[in-house]
Formats: sequence, structure tokens, C-alpha cells
Amino acid sequence: MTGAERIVHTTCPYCGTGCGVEARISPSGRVEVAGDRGHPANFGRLCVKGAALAETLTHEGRLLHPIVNGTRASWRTAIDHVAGNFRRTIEAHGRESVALYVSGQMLTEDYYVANKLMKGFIGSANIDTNSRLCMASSVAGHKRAFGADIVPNVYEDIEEADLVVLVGSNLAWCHPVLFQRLDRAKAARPGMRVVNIDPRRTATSEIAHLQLSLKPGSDVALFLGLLRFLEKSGRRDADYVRAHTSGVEEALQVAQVWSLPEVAAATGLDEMLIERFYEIFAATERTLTIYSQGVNQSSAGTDKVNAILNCHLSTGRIGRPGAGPFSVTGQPNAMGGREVGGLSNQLACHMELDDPRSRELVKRFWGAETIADRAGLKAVELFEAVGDGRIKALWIIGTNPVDSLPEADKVKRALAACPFVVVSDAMAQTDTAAFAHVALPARPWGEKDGVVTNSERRISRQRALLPAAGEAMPDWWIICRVARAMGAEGFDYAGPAEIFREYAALSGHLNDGGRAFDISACQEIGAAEYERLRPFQWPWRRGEAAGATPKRFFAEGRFFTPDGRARFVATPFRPPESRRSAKTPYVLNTGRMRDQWHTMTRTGLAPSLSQHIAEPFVEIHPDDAARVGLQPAGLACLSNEHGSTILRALVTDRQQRGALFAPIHWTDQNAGAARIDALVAARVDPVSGQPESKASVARIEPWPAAWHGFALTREKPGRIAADYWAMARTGFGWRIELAGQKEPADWDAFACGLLGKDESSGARLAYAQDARLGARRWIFSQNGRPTGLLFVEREPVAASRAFLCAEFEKAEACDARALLAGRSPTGVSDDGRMVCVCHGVGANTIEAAIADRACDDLDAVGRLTRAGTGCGSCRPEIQRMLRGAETQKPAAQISPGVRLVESLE
Ligand SMILES: Nc1nc2c(c(=O)[nH]1)N[C@H]1C(S)=C(S)[C@@H](COP(=O)(O)OP(=O)(O)OC[C@H]3O[C@@H](n4cnc5c(=O)[nH]c(N)nc54)[C@H](O)[C@@H]3O)O[C@H]1N2
Ligand SMILES: Nc1nc2c(c(=O)[nH]1)N[C@H]1C(S)=C(S)[C@@H](COP(=O)(O)OP(=O)(O)OC[C@H]3O[C@@H](n4cnc5c(=O)[nH]c(N)nc54)[C@H](O)[C@@H]3O)O[C@H]1N2
Ligand code: SF4
Ligand SMILES: [Mo]
Repeated sequence: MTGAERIVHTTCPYCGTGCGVEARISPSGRVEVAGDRGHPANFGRLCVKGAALAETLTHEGRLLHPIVNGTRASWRTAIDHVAGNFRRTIEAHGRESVALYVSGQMLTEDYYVANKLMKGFIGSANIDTNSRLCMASSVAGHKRAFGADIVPNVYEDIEEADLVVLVGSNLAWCHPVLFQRLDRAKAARPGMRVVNIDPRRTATSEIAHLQLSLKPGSDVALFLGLLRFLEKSGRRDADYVRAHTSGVEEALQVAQVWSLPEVAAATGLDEMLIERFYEIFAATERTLTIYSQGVNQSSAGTDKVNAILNCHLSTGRIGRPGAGPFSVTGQPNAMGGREVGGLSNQLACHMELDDPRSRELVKRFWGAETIADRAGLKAVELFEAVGDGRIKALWIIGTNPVDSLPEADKVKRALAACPFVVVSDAMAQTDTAAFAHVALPARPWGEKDGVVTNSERRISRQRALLPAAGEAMPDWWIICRVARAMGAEGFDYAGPAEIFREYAALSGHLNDGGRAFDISACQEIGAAEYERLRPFQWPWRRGEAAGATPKRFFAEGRFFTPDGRARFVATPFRPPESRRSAKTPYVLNTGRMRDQWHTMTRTGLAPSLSQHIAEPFVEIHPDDAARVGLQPAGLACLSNEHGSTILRALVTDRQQRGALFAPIHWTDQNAGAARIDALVAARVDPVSGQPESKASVARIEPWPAAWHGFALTREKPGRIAADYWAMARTGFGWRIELAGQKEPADWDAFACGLLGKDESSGARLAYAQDARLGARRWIFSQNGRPTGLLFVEREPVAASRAFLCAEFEKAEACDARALLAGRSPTGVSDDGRMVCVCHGVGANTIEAAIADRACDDLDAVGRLTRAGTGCGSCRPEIQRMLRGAETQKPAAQISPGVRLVESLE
């Protein structure tokens, strides 16, 4: 094939940082990605997930054609089937009997047409999005205070700030490029201070001067105390408060009782520590408060947001260089979804569903016969309505609620009972797709075109790099086809440019400045211009040059409330609703890891991203582990009234006593029993409807395994017949950790079944057994190369994972004896858990460099091992190892399997 290399500029599909990506596509279709130096979100940097994007561009596991009732169908059949079922359901049971559940990973154009179909054509607002689980409390908090959902500040403020307060944000792992901006800013200006407010110590804590490990859910008390302190210490900006705000008295009234001892009692923090935080905050004009899910995902999420905003309003620090509250968004288009009105209580373009004038405006603009006249169901309620039969036809697009909604086993049951479920996904097998009557293949990142908006209101293009896999189609196309088949008019778009144009026109339509969201400068954008569209921040009004309006909001003190003033909100403190009891004595916190994205449907495909942490785990304090008799790296059963999981114990004093933390990433597709949302209670914030994902209650106990196993295989296994298992991608295939409470009746059959081997094929290379240890080892091969391996022992398997994986990667024939021994015959040391993915440097190499070669800072480690010199995502972890070395803990004598988890500490 001939032709030239193509360069395409696009946007990363993971976090809300919204980094620009430059993709180079060779004539043969090979893709290499790098950061886009011209993109103002990242200036060329990418984190480890962004850097591994090319590895996820595979057709492996993709849904390649529509499926109706388990059989392949044409697009025409599938679309007619979906449209017919929706139409009949509406005819028989009314328009409130159907619903859409969509995603902050849809592009703006997809979101716009989904919303138009449901709120306009169908005339019901039963369309909600996974942003309800993510940003709803920030949206509600912004609206209460500012009169509109507006993030006032911009990324540059990270460089401009003198104090950055992080609240409920693990920025180092979840917004790594923003964290790097913060890290560099701090290095450049040593006077800059960072405070981290999070019940547990995280990778983000490495950058903090002050770590406030408060009691779960006690943020409102902390910020009420701060509001009072600012008042008492004369830090209120009286002129600003008088001229631009209302409600300060009521807010102060509630704050009045929050003296230091009260705050200390509610938060569990030391009074001196609290006072230090208050003093720094009070004294620093340029204070930026960055917050995320530790704030939003709470039964007091909206109050947490307003408690923070109150402190910024009282000091007039809002929308100024280096000063303001900054809610960072999770998904790539979480912000775009808010602009387009994806939530069930919003209308398009920052218009409100409960405002008759807005409804009329949008209805006319759309030429719709009806328009939803009241707010629809919010995610948790929506699935309750599916469960009790009120919703009879449901279409899920770009989200995996069987894993990500609270009380997730109940969600499973609801879907199983629902008469008609449609799932649009890029992947064939997800825990949600398992319940679909109709599965529609969507084009994912790399195959689709449209725009997304990042945390600082910057709209950037995502552009297709490669042809679509199979018959996959863009989400906007699928939605429009179904709309047309249902008889809707106004869904005849030629492409995303035309949808974007209409959307931009609506944003400016009859907008006299009362609506902040205005991108009417794009209302006549042609297809070619859309193709070239450069990242821009809104607002961008008709007739203005790009970037003509000030990039921050509210500096001049005009807000979007009826009287133009910002509102203080009184936020009485309410602790989390789930209470610990004798049966469930631990608070269960959940969240994210550095190298995986949500339910792993995409990051799970990248071998390099699967090496950092290969098993689902639960963090527990050493005292609690001792109390319940849990060994480090032992298996733990975590359970409550809603469900149960089996996870690897990570015993660490980064976790506070009485609290547990588990990641959200594992599903039934890659683990035996690790869907953590099965345990999360479906309690929601009364204002935003956002679930309290960070404070459920649970009990934990050792999970006694009769046997443990470790397997490598080139073929993806089918059903795995073990109680505990976790599977991770490698370059050659999969690695699997296993355990069971009962030994299989026939071990040979188990090994063959797991590794996809046929005993009669004679492919077995070696087998060894040690009855005393209960140990068995199988190795299968073909042409001298190992194809499958299974080690089983009574204790966690002592074998070098890194060595065995490296042997499987090799092209040459293997040394069966060394493989059976499970460690390198030459005594080459195991590299341990992969810390630096860019340069393939493991924890053991870094520790050795620190201990033996006396590296005493990050740069020295980098010079010697290259670790931390690539994308930089691992630097906080290396920093932690450097700090750990100061205390010189003797290395415990543990097997590599144990080490895998232990070395995370
Ligand atoms: N690597 C990676 N990055 C991601 C994602 C991913 O899946 N993987 N997902 C993206 C998405 S959609 C989102 S929404 C963001 C989320 O980004 P973050 O909000 O930063 O991530 P989380 O890990 O969910 O939670 C952040 C922290 O909140 C803390 N927390 C829990 N309870 C409380 C509390 O009561 N008070 C306070 N102050 N803190 C508390 C937790 O201990 C946790 O460390 O990440 C985005 N970026
Ligand atoms: N306990 C607990 N639960 C949580 C959270 C937590 O912190 N704790 N966090 C919550 C938050 S903030 C979020 S954002 C959610 C995330 O939870 P989900 O949205 O459920 O997670 P994803 O894995 O991102 O699901 C996206 C799905 O869309 C598919 N997909 C990818 N690209 C496309 C596309 O272009 N089109 C279509 N149609 N499909 C596509 C993927 O294969 C995948 O199946 O989880 C929430 N749940
Ligand atoms: S920080 Fe990482 S995951 Fe987030 S947008 Fe940038 S490259 Fe993507
Ligand atoms: Mo999110």
C-alpha cells in the first residue's frame, strides 16, 4: 500500500482534562499517539492512559453488527424493531413508560439528538445520564449559587494560584495532566501551598503540605468552620459581599456554632491542623479550590459544593486569576452533556425544563409538536421505575449501569424484568449488554467525529482516525435513524457538523445575554470549517472573534440569578446516611486507579495499562486487618445487605481505621466477584439526586481459600470455574489469579478447561506435583513455545509473575524447567509491579536504585532507571517510595504474589 502518513488532531476520550492528542497514522493503518503541543489543555503532555491509546485501537471484543434477540440482524431490521417497540410501548402505556439512559462519554452531537428525540419528539424527560453519578451535585450547587451551571475558572489558574486546596480529588491519578501542571507550578514557585482534603492518603497526598484525613463525609462541617473563621478573623470581603451576593446572614447563622472544637469533633481532625488550614486559606488571596467526587458523590453533595462556594464568595475570590472554586469534570464530555441538557431536569443550552418560556422557545426552535413539561426521573429513580415496571422500554447508550449504579444487583434484576432493553455499545460483551434484547454497535473513540467540552469550558474536536469496525455506526446516526423510524421530523442530518450548527444556533436563539452558554459564532459553520475547528472556550457569541470574551466568569460580580447576585446557601451539616452497625462496622469508600478507566472496556485492552495493578483490592488499616484476622494480600470477603465481593486485601495505614476503599473498575467480565457497586447503597443527595458512592457500610472478613492459582494463557478463557478470579491483559494474552474454597474434582480437566487445551492433543509440556504443599504445575506448549500455564498451591502462589510473563512474550523456545520453577534460573531479580509504564520499570528496580545506589530524589531515580521520565504519571508513587526509604523498613519475606499487592504500599 502506498500513501503518506496522516496526522490527525483529536481529543483524549478519558478524563475531563480534555488533552489534545496528535495521532500519526501510517498508510497501513498503524497509529501512534502523542500529546498535541498546540492544545491549551495539555501543551503536548499525556498521562499514561492517553499515551496508551493506540493499544486500545483493536477490534478485539468489538460488537460488529446489530443483534436482535440473540441473532445477527441488519441495521434496517434492528432500527425498525427498536422504533416499533418504543412506539407501541408509548401507544399502550404513555410516553412516561419509555426511557433513555445515556453517558458523558457521548459526543455533544450524539447527546443533542438523544435529548431532542426524548424531550422534543417523545415529549418526556425520562432521559438521564451517568453524569447523575458524577457531576449532578456540582451542577446543582452552581445553579443554587450562581443561577447557572458555570465553572468560573480556567486551568491557567493552577499556575496563578498561591494556594491550591484539593477536596475529594485524587488529581494525581484521575486528572494526571492537571496534577502535573500543579506539580510544575509548585516546583517553579516554592512559596505555593497545597492542601489535600481526603479521608485517605493517596498519590495526590505526595504533593500536599497539609493532608487533612477527615472523617468520611464531614466536609460540610470543615467548610462551615472555615466560613466562620473567615468572618471572625475579619477576612470577609465586605464590599464584594454587599455589592454582589445575597444570603450571607443565613449562611453565617448556620456556621456560627462551628468553632474549632466542634469542627474537630465532627471531622476527627486535630484542632491545630484545622486551624493551620484556616489560617493559610484566610491569608491567601489567590486560592483555588479544586474538587471532585469526594464532594459530589455524597448524600450531602450539593451542600458540600455550596459550603465551598460560600467560602469563595465571602472572600470575593471567584473567577479571578488564581482564585476561585474549580469543580473538575470526570468524563471527556461531562461538561458538554451539561451544556446540551443531558440531565433529566435540564433542557438544551442551559435552559431549564421548569421554565415555561424556555420550553416554548426550544419547542418552537425544534419545530416539535410536544415538549416535556416536567423533569424526568433521575438515574437511581429511573432504574427503580424499570424494576417496578413503570418503564417498559429502555435504551442504554455508552454506559454500563449493571456495574456503575448503586445496588447494582438490583439493577441487574430490573433489567432482567424489563420487557424491552436496547444497548448501544462498542463492545460485544459487557455486564449490561448481557440483558439487551437489541444490541447496537457504536463507533468508539478513533472512529467517531464530534465535539467534547472539558473542565475549563473548552470545546475540542474528536476526530476519526480509522475506518469503522464491522458495521458499527456513530451514536448520532443510530439515534436519528430510530427517531425517523418512529416518525419524527427534524432528524435528517448529513453529519455531526450539521447537528453542531443547529445546536450553536439554539444557544444564541433569543439569547439576550441571560444565558451564559452561547456558541452562536458557530451557527453557520460549514463542514470544512467544522473539520478544522480549533479548541475554543465558550462563550463565543455571534460576531465576536474567538477568545474575545474574558475567559473567566464572575470577576466583575454579575451572576445569572434574577437579581444578578450570587447566593450564599445555608448548609447545615448532615453526616452520611448509612450508619455503621455491629453487622456492618466499616464505611466503604470507592474510587479510581491510575491506569484503568471505569469498567475497563477500553483501558483493559492495553497490556501496558494492565500491569500496574492486576487484581481488584480493598484497602484496610493494619489495626482493622489484625482485628478481623486478615493477612496482607490475603483474600477478603466484603459484604452487606445488598451484595458481596471477594477482593485482595491491601493492608495500609494510608487508610483510616474503620474505613475501607475499593476500586470501581472490575466487572463480571474480568473478575469472579468484584463488582463493588453491588455493595453501594442507593442513597442520593436530596437536591441533585446523585448517589452517595463514597460512604456505604460493609463488613469484611478473611475469605478462606483451600487453594490459590496463577495462570497464563494466550487464548481468552471462557467461563472460569473458580470462586475467585481476576484476569488482566498481557502482550501475549491473559494472566489470571485464582482461588477456590473447594478443590475441583478433576484438576487435569480444570487446567485444560481454563487454558483451552485438549488433553488428547498431547500439547502438555510439563506437569509437576508436590503433595505436601498441595502444589501442582501445568505447562502447555506448541512448537516449543509455552501456550498456557497453571500453578496451584495451598498458599498464594509463590512464583515470579514478571519472569513467567517475560518467558511467554519471548519468541524462542522456552526452558521448561525454569518455567516450572517459576523463577529465573540466572537469578535475575524480579522487576516487581510495573510502576513506570512508559519505560517498563518495576517497583523492585526503583527500590533497589533508592536503597543501593543512594538516589535521594526523583531526578536521581530518573537518571539511573529512567522511571518517571516519560509521561510522569508515576512520579507521585516514586516520591512515596523515596519517602518510605527514609524509614528503612526491612523487606518482608514474602512471595512475589504477595509482593504484587504489598509493594503498592
Ligand atoms: N485513572 C482514571 N482517571 C479517571 C477516571 C478513571 O476511571 N480512571 N474517571 C474519570 C471520572 S468519570 C471521574 S468522575 C473522575 C473522578 O476523579 P476523583 O474524584 O479524583 O476520583 P475518585 O477516586 O472517585 O475520588 C476521589 C477521592 O475522594 C475521596 N473521598 C471519599 N470520601 C470523601 C469525603 O467524604 N470527603 C472528601 N474530601 N474526600 C472523599 C476518595 O478517598 C478519593 O481519593 O476521574 C476521572 N479520571
Ligand atoms: N461505587 C461507585 N460507583 C460509581 C462511581 C464511583 O466513584 N463509585 N463513579 C461514577 C461515575 S463518576 C461515573 S462517570 C460512572 C462511570 O460508569 P460507566 O459509564 O458505567 O462506565 P464506562 O465503563 O465508562 O461505560 C461506558 C460504556 O460505553 C461503551 N462505549 C465506549 N465508547 C462508546 C461510544 O462511543 N458509544 C457507545 N454507545 N458506547 C461506547 C463502553 O464500552 C462501556 O461499556 O460510574 C459511576 N459509578
Ligand atoms: S490527563 Fe490523561 S486521561 Fe485525562 S485527558 Fe489527559 S491524557 Fe487523557
Ligand atoms: Mo465520572
